[in-house]
Amino acid sequence: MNQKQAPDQSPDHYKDFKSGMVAIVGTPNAGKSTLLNFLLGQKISITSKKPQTTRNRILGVLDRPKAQMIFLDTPGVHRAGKLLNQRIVDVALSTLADTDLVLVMMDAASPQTDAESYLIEKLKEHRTRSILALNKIDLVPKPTLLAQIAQWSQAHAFEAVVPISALKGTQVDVLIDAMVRALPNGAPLYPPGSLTDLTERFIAGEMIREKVFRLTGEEVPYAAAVTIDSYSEEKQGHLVKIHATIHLERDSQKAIVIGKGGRKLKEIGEAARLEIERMVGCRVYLNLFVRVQKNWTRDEKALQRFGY
Ligand SMILES: Nc1nc2c(ncn2[C@@H]2O[C@H](COP(=O)(O)OP(=O)(O)OP(=O)(O)O)[C@@H](O)[C@H]2O)c(=O)[nH]1
Ligand SMILES: [Mg+2]
Repeated sequence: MNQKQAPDQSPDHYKDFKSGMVAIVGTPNAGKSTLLNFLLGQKISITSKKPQTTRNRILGVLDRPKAQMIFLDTPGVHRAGKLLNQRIVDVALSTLADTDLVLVMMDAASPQTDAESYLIEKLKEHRTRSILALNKIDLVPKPTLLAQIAQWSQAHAFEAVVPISALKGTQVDVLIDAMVRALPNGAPLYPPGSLTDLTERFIAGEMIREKVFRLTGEEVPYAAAVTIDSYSEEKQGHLVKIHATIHLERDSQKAIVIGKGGRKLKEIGEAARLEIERMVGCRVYLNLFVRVQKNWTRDEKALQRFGY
């Protein structure tokens, strides 16, 4: 060991340092993924106007001078019916038990009552410390907001209740301070600058799924899964070549995703390609296939194959 490294490894070095896992859990469409992307200053989690966009646990690391927060963005919690939905709600609920802090997020602009009560019910089953972020305050009149703060402060023993706008970044610094205060002392769990444990290959698949979510309507986004069939760097890292498949449940959905003369698929592919190019920082060749796997959202084996 050389002398330069010694101070970093002394027991005192991280004496005042805070670190821990923060699960972002909330109602569908509350703005959880938008907040994670804002916190990281980079898009790693897909977002859309439609509820139930996020399906997996998305990990993001935020480094501060005196703290490291490992965020877990999770799917929206609601009383789920079919197998796919139960599975993705379980992804969120399973994070409640083994994190240091739960950041509960609610949409202050359109409270859903049932989903919020269900969430509070689940929260009470665990003893994990929690902070409430009431999001989308850019859309809410102040008296309505104050009433909600009072209501939720009474419903659960939150460490703090912070009104924010994840989209505009309003009061996010206040929220970060509240989270740091609630975290335990300890050394960083990830090497500083880690950002995420996700691969670019996985995020690319999600970006394709986001475009399906944003560019098609009705039940189609909920019947879609994306797999990356091949992902390769070529031309000394100046080109990424991707073959991916959009899986749907029915022929009628396949027809919608392809569109007249293939126009919709082209639109999805171009939007996804631009987004992936921003992430990887080079040119991307994206080839999309569309196939039908009947009733995959109810099929255990298919769910596994698609990563759920
Ligand atoms: N006006 C406004 N819109 C917001 C804000 N935060 C998020 N949104 C929008 O709300 C929608 C949902 O955001 P997401 O981040 O996908 O929500 P989510 O909680 O991750 O949703 P699920 O993954 O489906 O549970 C998107 O259209 C966002 O742009 C906000 O502070 N203000
Ligand atoms: Mg989300």
